[in-house]
Amino acid sequence: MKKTRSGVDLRLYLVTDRGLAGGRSLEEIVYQSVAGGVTAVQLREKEATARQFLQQGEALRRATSKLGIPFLVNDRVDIAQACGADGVHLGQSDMPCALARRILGESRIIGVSVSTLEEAVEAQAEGADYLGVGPVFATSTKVDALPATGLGLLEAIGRAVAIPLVGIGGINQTNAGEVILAGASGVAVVSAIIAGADPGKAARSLRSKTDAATEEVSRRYGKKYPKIV
Ligand code: TZP
Ligand code: MG
Repeated sequence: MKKTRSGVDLRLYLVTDRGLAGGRSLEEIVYQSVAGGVTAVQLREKEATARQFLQQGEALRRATSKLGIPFLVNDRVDIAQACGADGVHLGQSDMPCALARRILGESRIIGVSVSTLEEAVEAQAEGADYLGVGPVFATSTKVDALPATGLGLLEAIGRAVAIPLVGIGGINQTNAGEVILAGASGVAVVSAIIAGADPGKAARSLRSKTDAATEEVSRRYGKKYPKIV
């Protein structure tokens, strides 16, 4: 499998949710949203069997390869490996990052969900390539979501770790810019892209907000943004 870990752009990171797709295929949503500016895709399946998860993973792997977009799998290191994904995204109750790193090697991307400063520091020490921080705002997409962390946690984690941060949870076109201004290199979005009728248009609108905020960060702090995995 080709080395895919460098140069991964998480500026607008689509996380899938079959329940919000309203019968549309995830491939269709991926094609439309990438045309609108999505830069990375994560397959998140909470109810699928392993076989279904794998088949959907293979389909999205084909689609994202054609589009030249990085593809990650939520929760499952084995499914990520089996469908040739670029990486895996792990939560706090999934396989520990250090073990996933041993299995996947250095060429795969590992992202870890964190909702405290301690978790963030630990994930970086265990070899995570990026952190998903949240839920930044209240969300009804994740059934077991913790209370919203707000933007303060992103700012604190940004000061404590060197790897890129992606905000997640309740992010839409009205608040996406604030997430970037708080120190995230990107935003991970489910419902704001998938739940509407036009994923391409939703992605375009989000990108215009995050791109403007990214420029503002570079202007204010002279930093090179966004950080790339
Ligand atoms: N992890 C933390 S919040 C969340 C996940 C997977 C769901 C985010 O969904 P939405 O619709 O973008 O709020
Ligand atoms: Mg998980």
